Amino acid sequence: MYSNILIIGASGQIGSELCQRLRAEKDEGEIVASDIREADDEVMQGGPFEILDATDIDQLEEVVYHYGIDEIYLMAAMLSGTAETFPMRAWNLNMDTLFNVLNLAREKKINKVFWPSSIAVFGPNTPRKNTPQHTIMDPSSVYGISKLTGERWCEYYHHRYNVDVRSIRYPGLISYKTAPGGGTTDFSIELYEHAVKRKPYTSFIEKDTFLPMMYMNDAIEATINIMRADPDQLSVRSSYNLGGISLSPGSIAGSIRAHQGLEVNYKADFRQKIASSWPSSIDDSMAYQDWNWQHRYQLEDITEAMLKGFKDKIKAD
Ligand code: AKB
Repeated sequence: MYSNILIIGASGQIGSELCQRLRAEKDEGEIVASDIREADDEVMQGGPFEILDATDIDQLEEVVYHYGIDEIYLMAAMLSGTAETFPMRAWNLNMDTLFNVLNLAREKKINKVFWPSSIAVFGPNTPRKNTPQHTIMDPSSVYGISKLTGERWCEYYHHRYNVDVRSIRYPGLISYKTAPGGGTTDFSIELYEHAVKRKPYTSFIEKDTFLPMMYMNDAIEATINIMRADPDQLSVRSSYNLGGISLSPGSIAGSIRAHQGLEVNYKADFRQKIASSWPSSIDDSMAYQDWNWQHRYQLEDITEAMLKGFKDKIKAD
């Protein structure tokens, strides 16, 4: 059955690619893109686009009614770095949008919700290597606190009100099409961009700090797969661990240097503390067991795709 889908945050790093992918597939009904700001031409011209502040329930309900929306992908959030600068704004944005969407589902105005969590839900006392699905969670960043709180509410709404909400703990996502902005894992993307522009790069994360990372194509695949999974298969209604591969600024730089030169300097800033409190690798066997998840892209594939992607993008600009 075809569903009409609303993507909130369609101008952002994940939302923009998710929107284009869903529209290209034509397996769904109308794919409505929305954001508080304008998006790239491809997103704005490829189908319906609405300027929407999803913290405003009236605006959100109007769009849902207008397009007969069945499913919402809530991709708007303030990321870890920016959230440390604007703690209350981050909390309000990340929580208000989630409650608005969960309440629409509770009132049966929509049928299904996707909400992104993050490796930021873990903290300094979490086992760093191969972090299990269920473990100590003591996030020390504002963003991580909002994501862990959101997970608890998702599970609560599922058990108490039978809301069909599905979620993934994204690792750091690597992509070239739309810049992320304000994340602790943004260094991975900046390394590739500087390499292609032949500029030296100063990394705000230390050379050997390893973090779980994933290429965007894998993340989009996972997002669509979990939304299409049989609801009875999903034993986790807080959020699934998703691993990808473990990368550091030094390992990414090394992989780039196999293709071309790159000068990297290291000057850690406040984001180092956040990165040091996150896992270095993740056990995502529950996602594999429940909905057959396996990532495809390894570091070499990512490096090739990123260098080519940025080169083409720079040529086109
Ligand atoms: C960030 O760095 O804040 C995000 C994330 C890991 O959720 N990329």
